[in-house]
Amino acid sequence: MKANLFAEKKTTSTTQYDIKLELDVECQRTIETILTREYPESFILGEEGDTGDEGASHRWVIDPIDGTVNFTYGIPHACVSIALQEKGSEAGTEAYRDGYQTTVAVIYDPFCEELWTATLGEPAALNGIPIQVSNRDRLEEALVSVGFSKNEQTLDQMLPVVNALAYEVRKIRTMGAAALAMVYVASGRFDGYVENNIRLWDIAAGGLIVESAGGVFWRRATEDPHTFQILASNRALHEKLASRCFNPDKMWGQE
Ligand code: LIP
Repeated sequence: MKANLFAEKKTTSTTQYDIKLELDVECQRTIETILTREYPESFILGEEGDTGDEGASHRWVIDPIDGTVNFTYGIPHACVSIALQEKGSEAGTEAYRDGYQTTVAVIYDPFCEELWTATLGEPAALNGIPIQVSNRDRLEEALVSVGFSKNEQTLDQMLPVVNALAYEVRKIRTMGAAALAMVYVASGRFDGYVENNIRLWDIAAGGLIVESAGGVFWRRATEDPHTFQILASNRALHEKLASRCFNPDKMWGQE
């Protein structure tokens, strides 16, 4: 990824609010080759397709390049996100609606050389050093990241969120990489991250890392497969942020 930041990019699809690259596919195939060699019995669910037995007890959830539009435009804010999920009822983290829960998470930003990791039941770490969410409990001191996903419906849902929050928080940030926004919450850089219509591969690893850093990772499945509304927070501000994001009079949806 890093070596290709300024290389010519070959797209596989382009819409008004999204871009897909050949490199997304190439990167996922490289990851798949390693994982299927080392863990032949597991299933791989990735942004660029699925591989293996869907009924497997374990699955890898992969976003080979999270922040693809940034990367396409030569903006060094993107990462690779890989989560291991198990079917079952492991204590410690809430399972997704399909019964899987994340037990291992890795997110790597090659541009800042920052590697976030988490294993269920253990503290999250950045480059091997334990991390924690912030303890800011006043909205006026908060940095909150918002994502707009890929379509007009989500813009219609998220712009009122931005409009309400912008007057109350210190700053709004829209960075274009969900996984990095999640680990920025886990590292105390952001105090919250909210997005609608976000995909499982964008959030699975970051969700465990946020929880393993003391934060809250709220999510609600939508009617589309592997698609969620999410609010990740530092815990101290969760209720204040949730009331502004999920207030049926102002924002999307109902709690
Ligand atoms: C991106 C997410 C971002 C979202 C974009 C896109 P991708 O993932 O990280 O938060 O707003 O629509 O889904 O496509 O770059 O892997």
